Amino acid sequence: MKKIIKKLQNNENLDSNEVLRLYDIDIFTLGDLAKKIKEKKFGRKVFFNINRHINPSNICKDICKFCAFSAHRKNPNPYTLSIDECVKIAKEAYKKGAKEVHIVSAHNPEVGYEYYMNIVKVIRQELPDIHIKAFTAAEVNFLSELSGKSYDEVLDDMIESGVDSMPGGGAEIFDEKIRNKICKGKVTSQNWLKIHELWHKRGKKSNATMLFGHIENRAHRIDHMLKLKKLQEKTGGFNAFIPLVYQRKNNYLNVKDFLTGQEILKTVAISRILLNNIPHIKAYWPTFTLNLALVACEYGADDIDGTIQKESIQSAAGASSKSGLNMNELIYQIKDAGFIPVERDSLYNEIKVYK
Ligand code: V47
Repeated sequence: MKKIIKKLQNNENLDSNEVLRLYDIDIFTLGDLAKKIKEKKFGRKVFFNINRHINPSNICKDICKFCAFSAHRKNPNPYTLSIDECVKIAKEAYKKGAKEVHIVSAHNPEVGYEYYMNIVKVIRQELPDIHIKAFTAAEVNFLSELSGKSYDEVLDDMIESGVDSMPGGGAEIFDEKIRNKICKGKVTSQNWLKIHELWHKRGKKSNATMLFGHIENRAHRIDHMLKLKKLQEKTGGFNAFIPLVYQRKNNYLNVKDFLTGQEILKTVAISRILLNNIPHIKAYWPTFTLNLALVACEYGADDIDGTIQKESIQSAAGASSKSGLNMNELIYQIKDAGFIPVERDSLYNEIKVYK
């Protein structure tokens, strides 16, 4: 173990066996190593943004076992927002200061390909300055299947409609055996990575998530991170890695044991250590809780996402993020935890530093 720690302190690469032993290092040593990397990049800064999530529909052709958002027996409230409703939400959010709309929908075959593109087109027409972060690689795969268009064509349509960047959802866990058990039929891990590669080739940025704390093990998480690291070496297009803590209510996965705070923090620290080529590690507060997200900022994370205003995916599964967070509260909490709150835009340009 001492040899691994020494290598990390000297910024040397670990071999594949050593990488698998990272979780065996104690939490304080891991935290210290990760914190040094974070502080070298960003000092005591913690980033947030003022954003609005829009989830246009919860009707889904896929049946991911971890999902409590899509309309099914445990959540029998199907809805589909009209394009006008989506635009109204975006306009109201913009008036309240949102600089980004984060649009993620279920995979609804009833509304058609144009519905998805038109949501973006009309928001872009009405709000030329807002950053539109839209459609996960899982949605791109679904839209490609729905329309018969190639991934390239779907991505070009997204850009033409006004999408600025892609969110990191749909990655879940890349191991195909686990994927088969938790989200069979959804985009494969290979195609998830391919779609992001094609997006990056267009000079565009995206994020990458990892859903953990369900039926995967530590080796699956490491494998997931290493696959992202490899693609990042090729494209440099990922802005942030976002480890999403699995929320266990109202879904069909039936996981009894919730992750300990220690395991979550170790995972954050390991991601900061391994993914030294991805600029930001986001401790997404809805799945961490705000308290643990701020502790995670001592373990390598530098971003906690934003005000969100309305959150439907994780809150359906038990997270307490349904109505988002007030900006002043967010700033107060970041400061009270001993950090410097920095409002950022969607591409991590600093907008305001709250000293
Ligand atoms: O891919 C679904 C996850 C993701 C559960 O790019 C769950 O900035 C926990 O991608 N427990 C969608 N997570 C959300 C997403 C995202 C969120 C925040 C920021 C960004 C970004 C992207 O939500 C899905 C899935 O992995 N999810 N169900 C659950 N029970």
